[in-house]
Amino acid sequence: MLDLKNKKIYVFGLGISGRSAALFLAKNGASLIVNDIKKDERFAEKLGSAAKNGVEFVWGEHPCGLAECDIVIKSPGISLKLDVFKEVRRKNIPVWTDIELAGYFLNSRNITAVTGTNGKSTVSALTAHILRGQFENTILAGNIGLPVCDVIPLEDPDSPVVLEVSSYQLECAENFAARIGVLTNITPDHLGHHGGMEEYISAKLKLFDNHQGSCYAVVNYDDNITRDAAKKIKNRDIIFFSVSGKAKQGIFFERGSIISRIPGFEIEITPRLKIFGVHNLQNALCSAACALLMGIKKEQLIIGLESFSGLEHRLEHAGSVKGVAFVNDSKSTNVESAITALKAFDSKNIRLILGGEDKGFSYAPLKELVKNKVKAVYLIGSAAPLIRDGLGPIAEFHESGDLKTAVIEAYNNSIQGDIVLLSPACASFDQFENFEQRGRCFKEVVNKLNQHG
Ligand code: UMA
Repeated sequence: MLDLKNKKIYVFGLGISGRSAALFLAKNGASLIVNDIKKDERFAEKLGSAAKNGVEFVWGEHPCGLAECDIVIKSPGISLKLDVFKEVRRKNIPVWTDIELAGYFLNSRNITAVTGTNGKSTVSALTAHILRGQFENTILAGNIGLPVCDVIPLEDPDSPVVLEVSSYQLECAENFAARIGVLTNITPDHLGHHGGMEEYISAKLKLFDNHQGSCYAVVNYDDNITRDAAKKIKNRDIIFFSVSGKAKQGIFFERGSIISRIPGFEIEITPRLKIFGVHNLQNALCSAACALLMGIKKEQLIIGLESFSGLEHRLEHAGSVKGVAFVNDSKSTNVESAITALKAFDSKNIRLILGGEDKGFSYAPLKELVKNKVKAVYLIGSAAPLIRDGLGPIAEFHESGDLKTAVIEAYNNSIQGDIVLLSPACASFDQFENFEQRGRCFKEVVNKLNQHG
């Protein structure tokens, strides 16, 4: 365990994870300097009264004094390339994110840590859901929205801990270790932050660097990048999960059943899943592997898999109005996840809402699916012209502008059996605070349509 008493720690960025880390550090006797570009009086008051050893606040763009600290904790979204970190690195002062800090206060043998471009929230939530059936104190935290410092110290130190971890968190990892590390898939995302695909993959692979005793890497065999990346993972048993049936070891989906050939955890089950689409089958296999490795019983595994109805904003059924179904997939913030959403439907009657803030990726990979499954595309946000150019004249396009207009237009154009799908393939920040607010806005419009027809 790390002794925080009288350590001078700079907390850089007071988003939800920075606030959580600062409170944890303050309560544990660290001497703090905290900085955020935005002043937050109410939090300053709360932190001040929790601090045993004083807090210095620095509001505004130019933090000073970082180089006089023992440790810097930075918010995950803040770039490591900022000038302020140059001197810190020259002096070999550790720069961590919250997971590295939390790692000192958790037993790595109980941790399942899940990373990947898409699917990590669903796999984390489903794994925790299954485990809770047998280990009711199972903790779910991390990038999924509950900062990890909020859950330490654990009420029960033996609780299984499932953490969703992002590449932003992992790029600063040094000693963080998880007995079970999971890599769901890798496609281009956050490349502006990391500097390129190679750096993005390297950040994700840091999850597998540290190990004690027997430990596992649960990796997607059907994804070329993760299958290849698995060759670089050393000193861990690699457990592949696959719906293609090509892997020789691990856990598979064959003839409608989930078959585990993980040595010591062999089972065959045929659960009826509520979540749908091939990607969710992969998520189910991956979570089943993690739960088996954590010691779940077969009957409990089936109950957990069958009772999970998915996460909000991920292919969430948002209601039906006069035979038109509405699906909220606001978490689709990149092209790959919109592709995954379209693949999940057999229907060719989709009215697709695309757009938001562009992330710099080509929209061309969506072409084939849009051509084959989409009746009309409703464009929103600042990325609209780029999407239209990227897709070319393959579908009927509507320049809706904003989400509310898009939903109403799509509904007015629909006939019974159509599906209005929000899977925007873009970030939300040009029109919303985050993807959650965008998803809630979608559902509110659907609710109003339901009331007024
Ligand atoms: N700030 C500065 N100086 C700067 C830049 C920013 O002070 O130069 C401040 C901002 O004013 C803000 C804070 O730093 O107050 C930034 O916070 P943040 O957005 O980096 O992070 P948090 O609010 O702490 O939320 C983070 C994760 N956000 C990011 O990684 C960007 C949340 O994941 C996570 O749920 C939360 O911690 C709890 O662990 C969100 C996310 O989008 C959902 N993650 C990405 C993803 O899933 O793809 C990685």
